[in-house]
Amino acid sequence: MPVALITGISGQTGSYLAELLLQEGYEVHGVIRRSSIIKTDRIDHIFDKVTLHYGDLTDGMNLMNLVQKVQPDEIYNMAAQSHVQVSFETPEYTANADALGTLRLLEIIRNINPKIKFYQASTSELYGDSPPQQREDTEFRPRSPYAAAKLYAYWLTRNYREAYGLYAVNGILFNHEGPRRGETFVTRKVTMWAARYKLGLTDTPLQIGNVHAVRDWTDARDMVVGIYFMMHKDQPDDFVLGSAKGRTILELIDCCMDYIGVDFEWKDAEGIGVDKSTGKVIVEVNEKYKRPLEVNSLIADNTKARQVLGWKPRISFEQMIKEMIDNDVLSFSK
Ligand code: NDP
Ligand code: GDR
Repeated sequence: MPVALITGISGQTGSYLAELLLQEGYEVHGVIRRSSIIKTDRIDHIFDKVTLHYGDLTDGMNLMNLVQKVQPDEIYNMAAQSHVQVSFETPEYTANADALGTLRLLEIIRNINPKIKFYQASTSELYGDSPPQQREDTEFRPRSPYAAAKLYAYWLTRNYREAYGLYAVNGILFNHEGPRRGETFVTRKVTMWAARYKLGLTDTPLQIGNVHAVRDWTDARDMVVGIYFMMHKDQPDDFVLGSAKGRTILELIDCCMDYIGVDFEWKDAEGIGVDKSTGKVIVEVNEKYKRPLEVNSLIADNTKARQVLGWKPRISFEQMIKEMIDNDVLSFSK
């Protein structure tokens, strides 16, 4: 039975990956952080099927002990301080976890067992202001401490592959979402507001930042299949995963309003939106959600993944958003 160690197993994508690896017959181990309240909601349903270990990407000794104890065949480095805006406020911590954390794992693999395969959760944020569509050889022009830290991790993963012959791959993943998405990312923030509005639980307008940014949103459950494919090729390589469709935040909000049946219109291009049935403003811009630097447009060119991995997303954007809203409606109705 192959053994996998997943950092970030309690996160959105790590939790779906754990499910997939269990289905594929793996023994799954995961790293969780100690916190004052238990934060394992996303993996509670598989709690008795996985083995959890306390750890932290900033603690090299701990990671070394874990790898020695678990003796994994594969390590999936899903853990990160993953919020772009937060990285402007915590740049040093973000670099420590996201950049040096990856270095620690690669050094441990090199020293303990270079046969351990390594997956690095790289990101479309690496492209920054390089114009879309972005593919594997598009120039990286990162525009946040998060993206800069992930760029270091991306290159180290390639360097360790080339220098020491490790099976180490970068999945350059565009935005991925779903019912387990963190509540401060824009899709989930909007679906949660939409669910509350539909149930009559809020009078407060949705507060939003830059509504003109374009993102390529894919379902996280489709993404973990692509990650699995990347780890099971003859040769290690880097791949872009994304749906190849870009949408603005305005379009995301339109889609949510449409699904909850609100007769909605934009009053101005900056993001003031009105419920026509009441005349009330229900979407407004709040400067605090704007970033010191914005990444304007990220749209994947997924040709290589389609051709080499045979991967393509199966869940549509609309389907995913509906499921997210349904899930939020259900949880607020309890
Ligand atoms: P989440 O923010 O949902 O999950 C991050 C996970 O990392 C959580 O389990 C978190 O633990 C853990 N973590 C954070 N800091 C540390 C640390 N110092 N030591 C150990 N664990 C830590 O992210 P996603 O699941 O959405 O993303 C997974 C990975 O993919 C991340 O690396 C992210 O940067 C990257 N990525 C994500 C994309 C997306 O759109 N979702 C797109 C491209 C890349 P805790 O629960 O304790 O906070
Ligand atoms: P992103 O995701 O920064 O792309 O990083 P996020 O959902 O935070 O932002 C997407 C875009 O929406 C704009 N935006 C807002 N964002 C948030 N969070 N809250 C708001 O109120 C809001 N209003 C507008 C943002 O400015 C941005 O343009 C995600 C993370 O999962 C990263 O870890 C990952 O690497 C990238 O996706 C690919």
